[in-house]
Amino acid sequence: MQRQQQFDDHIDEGGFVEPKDWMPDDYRKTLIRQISQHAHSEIVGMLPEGNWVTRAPTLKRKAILLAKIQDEGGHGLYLYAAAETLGVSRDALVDALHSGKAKYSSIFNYPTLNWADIGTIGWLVDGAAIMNQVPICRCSFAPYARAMIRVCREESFHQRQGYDSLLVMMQKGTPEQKAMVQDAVNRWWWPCLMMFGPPDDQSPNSANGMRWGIKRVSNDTLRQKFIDATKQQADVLGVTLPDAELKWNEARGHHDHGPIDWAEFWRVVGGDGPVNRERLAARIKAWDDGAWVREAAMAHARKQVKTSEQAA
Ligand code: FAQ
Repeated sequence: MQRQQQFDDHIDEGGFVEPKDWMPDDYRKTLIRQISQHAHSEIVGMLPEGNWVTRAPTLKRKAILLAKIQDEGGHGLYLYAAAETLGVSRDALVDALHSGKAKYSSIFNYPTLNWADIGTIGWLVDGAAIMNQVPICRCSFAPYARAMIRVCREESFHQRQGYDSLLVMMQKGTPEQKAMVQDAVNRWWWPCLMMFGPPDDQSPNSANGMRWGIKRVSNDTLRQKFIDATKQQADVLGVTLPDAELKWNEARGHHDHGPIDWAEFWRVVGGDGPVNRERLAARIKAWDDGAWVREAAMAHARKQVKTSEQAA
């Protein structure tokens, strides 16, 4: 009871929690859930972009895309490592993803149909990810907060490269290329708004997340900030966001927007989105195909230990 009180006071004072500090079980569970889901999203998020590496239109775009995908892999690794400090094994986390028990971001259950989808993922998906992740740099659990600082810097490059690639298509492209950009934006806009999670009054984890300083800003507030920032970028780009009700509301100081299809969101989160099955199957295949790499790395590590023991 006293420990709980000390923990609550520490959180109220804006303190950080390190892995070896005492923490309530529910705090630990919530963090394992959120951090591991976040890690899974980074790793699964590599797949739709990976589909386009061989079809990038120029060497420059291919090099940028490869670097971005590699960064996402790195983000997954920092996050799995942060989750492991809470006492869960990497194998258990990976099993939960592959068995369908653990979630990953709904956004990665939509297909990438043309090259403009790759720019749009950078602009909108990474843009939404940054908006959500900047407040997590102040998360009360220190290893998660520390990981987010580097992740946000890299995501910021990802967002810019996506926007730049779309800007080139819109300013120098053919009418067909401009139409591809508009088509990609039309398909990704609403799913990106869903990335922030359900509305605040339907978000079961928000109360504890906010109480414990894991979440610093609510789902709806972040979604609104993303809409306000992105509308201006869309105007510069010369694309129309696919929402006839999107307009500036002087009194609120924000854009009003049309209704979000939450039934679609829950369907996708429940496993029945456009490409949920293909994504998970591709992820499991990548894991199985990589078994020899993990075995070789372990054999090498064992050999290193043996050699250093013999030398000692
Ligand atoms: N998709 O009570 P809440 C990226 C679930 S990284 C799927 O509001 P919470 C980088 C939620 O888990 C993108 N499921 O939950 C990249 C919960 O279910 P549960 C990932 C969702 O945790 C870019 C239930 O609904 N970012 O994109 C989603 O308080 C490009 C009720 O929801 C993060 O994970 C969703 N969109 O708030 C990579 C950031 N939304 O677990 C490659 C960290 C909600 O009780 C290419 N996470 N659910 O069974 C968070 O900030 C939070 O976990 C939220 C959800 C805001 C996502």
